This record gives sequence, C-alpha cells and structure tokens, in this order.
Amino acid sequence: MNDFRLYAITGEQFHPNRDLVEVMEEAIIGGADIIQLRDKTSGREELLRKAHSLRELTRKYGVTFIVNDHIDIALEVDADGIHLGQNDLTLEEARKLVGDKIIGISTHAIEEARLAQEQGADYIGVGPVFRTATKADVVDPVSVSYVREVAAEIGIPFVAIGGIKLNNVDEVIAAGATRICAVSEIVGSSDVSGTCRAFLAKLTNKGEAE
Ligand code: 3NM
Repeated sequence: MNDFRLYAITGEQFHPNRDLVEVMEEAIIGGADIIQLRDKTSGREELLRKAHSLRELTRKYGVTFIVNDHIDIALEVDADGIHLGQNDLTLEEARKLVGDKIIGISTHAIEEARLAQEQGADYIGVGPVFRTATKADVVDPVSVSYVREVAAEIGIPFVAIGGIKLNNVDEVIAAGATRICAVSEIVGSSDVSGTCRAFLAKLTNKGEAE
C-alpha cells in the first residue's frame, strides 16, 4: 500500500452545517493522505452516494480512500480498501472478498495487533490512545504505552487513534507513532486545512529531531 502519515476519518456530526466533501477536501489540501468514510447512521443508498463522492474527490487528489465496515460499498465504488473492527469479518473472509485491496483492522491490545499482522492486515489502528466520545462502545483508553509496545514489536504500518488532539499528539509521537488519525480534531475544526498542516508539522519535526 502507499504509505501515509495523516489519516482523516469522516465525522459529519462534528460539522453539522458543512458539506462532507468540502470538509474532506480541506483535509486533503491540508495534507491528509488517507481518507476513510465512517458513517454508522446513513442507509445504504445515502452511504453509497457519499462513497461515490469521496471516491471521486480522492481520485482527483491521488489520495487513498478507505470505507469502514461496508465491503460491498468499498467494492462498488472501487475504494482502495476497507477498515474493519474486531467484531467484523475475519481477515481471511475479508481477504477473499477484497483481493489485494488494503485491509485495516482496529486493535486495542498487543495480542490483537500480533494476530492482525499474522493474518495479513495491511495496517492496524492502535487505540483509543485517549478517551474519545466519537466511537461508541470502544474499550477504555489504552494509553501511549500500547503505542510504545506496537512501535517496538509490530512490523506492518500502524496508525494511532482515539482522542488525539494537537495539544496531546506530541506524547503519541514520542511513544513511536509516525502515523496519526484524528476525527473530531480535524473535521470539527474551524480551520480543517490548518489543523492538518499543524499535525503534519509535528510529525515532521519529530523526523528532523531524530
Ligand atoms: N476508532 P476522535 S477511536 C474511529 O480506538 C475510532 O479503534 C478508534 O475519534 C479505535 O479522534 C475512534 O474524535 C474515534 O477521538 C476517534
């Protein structure tokens, strides 16, 4: 897969008066290099419409496009990949359906990370690092110590997620994260592009300091 640094996930509840595609375009302009459509409330038609629009947008900018949960929709719009939780299909079942598309898996403990790697995930989510109100029923925060564990042991790309803000991301980067995902901090910002640029500057400065 193309590697990435800043992963932006949709969260329309954080921008009730703004258009989805417009907000995600600002994220891309600010430097987000992978976009995920995550929507737990829309019906299939609505979801498909959003997926088509975001596919068009991400193609225009050459940015990776991932669909959360809905493999059928990912296939229908020719997304670059899918993202699955721990309770979704097994990786083996998903791989049969999506072939060589990207498969990302949410993990909340090192055993889950090891298993995802072993079973051929292309990347994993590592979180929630901090408390988040964005994902319902998520486990308690895993803290930066889980980021540290994954950074030390896991070979496939991992992205830190959950409650990550500009004011706490330094701690996550210091623990070894080189890829960051934020939902509310990015799409809920009054300056979406600026927020993305600020995240990237922090990721880049770490690189220079090494
Ligand atoms: N997955 P925010 S936490 C979509 O830990 C998602 O797997 C998580 O939203 C995980 O940046 C999360 O607004 C929500 O806290 C992250």
